[in-house]
Amino acid sequence: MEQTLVIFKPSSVQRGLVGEVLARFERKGLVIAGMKMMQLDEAILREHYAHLTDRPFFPILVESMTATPVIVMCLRGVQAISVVRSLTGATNGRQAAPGTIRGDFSMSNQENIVHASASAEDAEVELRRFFKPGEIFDYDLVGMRFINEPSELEL
Ligand code: IDP
Ligand code: MG
Repeated sequence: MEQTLVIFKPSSVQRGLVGEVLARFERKGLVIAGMKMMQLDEAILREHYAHLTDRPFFPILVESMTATPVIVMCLRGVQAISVVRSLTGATNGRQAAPGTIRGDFSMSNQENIVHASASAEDAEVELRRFFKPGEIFDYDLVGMRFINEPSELEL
């Protein structure tokens, strides 16, 4: 099964949307494998958003992501990385499809509620960046049999 990183950005913490957004992930059938609050700083954001450090909006991105603590989460499930990305929607909330988290809760390119890992490679590196060994838990949900038919667990 895959594991992916989600960050509840300051926009979700400040707007009181953490519970509602987390409920979407839970109802989908994703397992919360790790979860904690953190204050991010420029150094970790320079690593996390290395592909964007040269962009003109990078200082705004740092300001926005350090404005208040965030909640980082590891979600686990069959093909969890692509499932979480599709629940999250397109980057710009004004263009994200209705029904997605950004499409339903965001009017912004920047204040777009959550981060979600984009690929298997990113997920692995990002989970190591934000979680220490022992902070991600391997356990089963009692109702797992009814989240995935057992043959799907090998996907
Ligand atoms: P993603 O979050 O959908 O994966 P990325 O292109 O990886 O999008 O960008 C990371 C974050 O940087 C976005 O979620 C958003 O907060 C911010 N960002 C990306 N492009 C822009 C932009 O053009 N203006 C302002 N902020 C941006
Ligand atoms: Mg990205």
